[in-house]
Amino acid sequence: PQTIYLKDYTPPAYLVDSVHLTFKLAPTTTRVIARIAFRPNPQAQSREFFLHGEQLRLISAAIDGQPVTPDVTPTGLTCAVPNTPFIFESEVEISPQTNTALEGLYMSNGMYCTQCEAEGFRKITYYPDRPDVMAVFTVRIEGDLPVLLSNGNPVAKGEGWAEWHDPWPKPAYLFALVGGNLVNHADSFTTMEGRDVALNIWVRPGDDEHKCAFGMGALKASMKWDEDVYGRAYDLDIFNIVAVDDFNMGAMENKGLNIFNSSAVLASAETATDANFERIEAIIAHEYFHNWTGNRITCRDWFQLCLKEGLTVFRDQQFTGDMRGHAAKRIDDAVVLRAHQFREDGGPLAHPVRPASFVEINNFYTVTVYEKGAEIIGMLKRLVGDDGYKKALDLYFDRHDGDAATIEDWLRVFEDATGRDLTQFALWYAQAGTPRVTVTDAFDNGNYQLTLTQMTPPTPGQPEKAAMHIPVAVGLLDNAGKEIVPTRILELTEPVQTFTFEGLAGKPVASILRGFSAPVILDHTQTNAQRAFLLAHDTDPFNRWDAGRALAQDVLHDMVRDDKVPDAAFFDGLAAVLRDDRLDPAFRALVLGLPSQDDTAQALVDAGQTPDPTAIFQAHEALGLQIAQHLQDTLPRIYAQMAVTGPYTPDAKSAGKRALGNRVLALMSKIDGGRQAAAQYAEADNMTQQLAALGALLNIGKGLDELTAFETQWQHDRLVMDKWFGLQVTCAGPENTANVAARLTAHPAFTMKNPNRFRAVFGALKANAAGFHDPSGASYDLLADWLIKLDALNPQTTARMVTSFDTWKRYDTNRQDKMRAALGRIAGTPSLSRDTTEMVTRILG
Ligand code: BAL
Ligand code: ZN
Repeated sequence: PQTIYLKDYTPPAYLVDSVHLTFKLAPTTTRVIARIAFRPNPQAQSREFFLHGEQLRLISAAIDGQPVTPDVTPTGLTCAVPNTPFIFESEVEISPQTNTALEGLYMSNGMYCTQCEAEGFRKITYYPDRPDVMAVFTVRIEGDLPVLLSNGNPVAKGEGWAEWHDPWPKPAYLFALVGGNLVNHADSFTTMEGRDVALNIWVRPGDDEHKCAFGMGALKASMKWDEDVYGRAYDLDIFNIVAVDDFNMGAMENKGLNIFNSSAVLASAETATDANFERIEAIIAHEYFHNWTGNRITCRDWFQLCLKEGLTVFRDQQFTGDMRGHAAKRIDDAVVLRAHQFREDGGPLAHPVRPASFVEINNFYTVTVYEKGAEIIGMLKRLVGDDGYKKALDLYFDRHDGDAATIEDWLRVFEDATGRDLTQFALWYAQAGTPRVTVTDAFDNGNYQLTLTQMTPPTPGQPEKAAMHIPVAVGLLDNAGKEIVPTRILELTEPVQTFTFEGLAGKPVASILRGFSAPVILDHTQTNAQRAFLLAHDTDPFNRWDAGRALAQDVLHDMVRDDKVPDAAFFDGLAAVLRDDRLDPAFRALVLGLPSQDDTAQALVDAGQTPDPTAIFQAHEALGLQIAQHLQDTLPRIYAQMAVTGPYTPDAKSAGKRALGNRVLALMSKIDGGRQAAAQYAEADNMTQQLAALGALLNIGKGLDELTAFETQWQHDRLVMDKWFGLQVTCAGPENTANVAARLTAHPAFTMKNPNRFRAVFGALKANAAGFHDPSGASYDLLADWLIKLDALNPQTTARMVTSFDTWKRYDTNRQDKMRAALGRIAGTPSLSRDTTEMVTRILG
């Protein structure tokens, strides 16, 4: 397969002014008639006329009305064209019904829908399918279906047809079409500019109609928030969201017609958990925010993906913080970043936030591009301050509205708006790998010296790293726990740098990297007592939580390595937080959560050891039991206090109480034989309580009756059944995990054509670290078998899930050999997709 390089970018040879598309929908013989107005691009370096096109049957083509016979290859067509503006017309035939890759135009349960980002439009018609070609689209859809939707505003409709016009020039990846038997949950919003906007969430008639209200509320809150916080209003007369069952991603920001994985929009108290509600709110906001950061200002090329994704993730994180509390949100984001992005950055798949090359762009919709991309925006904001950030963003929208922009454009607005030189900061986009910042300190004569040393490890293709510009937020406490120096940002730009705090009465306790001010690994050797002190006193909620986290990690590390009995400071610190009624329950729930087994494995790798997932599992189980025993007098009281009365609402306060109550329930189950969990299951009137109780029971080897009852109760609901599939794999004991997963793949409701169902089983297989890495290798083999089958249908999801193997080099030779054999088997599959080939090749290194 061909590698594409950022350095090879050249402007498009031809620009498009307008596109008229006519779709004659039919399951295996859809006709697409395109009429495209081209003009030569004065900035172009070539005059070659090339249109992308894949899996299209060309019926006819014409230029300025004269039939032509283009040269057609499997990837596109070329043709002689005039030197002046001209009209290119084509008619092609495609087969949505047999499109199982879910890219381009496909069918999901009888509904036509599209997914064009990144390069799916070329499976719909011949077109310059690159984001720097922006055009005004007019679309006519003909089909015997009650609802026919496309981007922009509705123009006209009749029996079996509809016409749409999108006045905003857009790249082809934002094109969308939906046709089906759908019903709408309707509402409206008046923008700050006085535009009345019709809002719709479209679903299939039936159960789903009752699950749209929350998503609609989230949409309206997002529209208002973007006006209030960024001054950005919506710009069409209508905003449509459609829920689709078969979808590779969470959702897609097509202009005026967002298409959502049904799991990312549908929710009711009975069927969705608190976590589901929060995720839905965030994804609706994310896709809506793309209207300005992504659609109005898009990316020049796919190397700039982080331009729209990093910024839009940052915006949705701000939004969730405003809706639900910033402390818990920051902790949640750090947990995700460390668990997934640090893992990616430390392994064979490490790549810069703006990659320099790719084979298949779908493989770069990663936690690095998205979440580390968002961290970069957060750091910029910390460096230039809130006012500087606001000025820079206003300038970005003023200067680049309507553009296909680059990271250089983005950084330049910050430089121009604030006068800062961001040359070194720009390395965050180019250099892969997680920087490690090591802390040493000294106190002398009232002066406290903090020395920070930075080092970014080598990553594939980048053996040498330069020093980064890292904002390190620091505060100092005295020995009584009083804050003596409030948070300030230290700008670490050298490999080693010393910062001095003068005039202190005694040696302070430093709270470093407050608010997780940069996506780095902090090496700060502290005693258990110092960590316990910060857990008890730090005024920065993130660092308070993180002190507890580090303490837990050290305890687990010692248990795995030396079978050491946990330090009493750990249990005392935990108990103090748990009993402190002044603390937010959501925060207490987070402190009570142990690091994941994968986190422990990584901590052992960082300490130069080979992790044994079985031993880690046993240490986690043992520690969980000891925590339960130490806290047993307190747990029932807290559990009772956290009861939420009245009808279920997904607000942050109630969700925080349930989160703490359910953490406590999981601990209680370890010592009460599941009595309380069984009672909660029996009484639950919402999915959060029902699922938490079932999980607590399965984790102690009980709950089989409840599992059967759950299936009977929910067999009609796809999204709830995904939970049923996933939970059984997540909670299976290590030796049994592969068997449980294999048994579930034989269940009549298992299908690999639905990415959600496939991910429910195999995403959970990866998440169950000890089960996935059982030394028998049974899970590796099972996953490889299924990925080989899936690749023939859906390369994108296969390539995503093959990353389950990306930590293979961490482990002992037995596990390494078995993982390498599984990867080799996948790599050796005849006709393996470009997507999966690229990922397996990179993982094997
Ligand atoms: N643009 C792909 C889906 C998303 O990030 O919103
Ligand atoms: Zn996005």
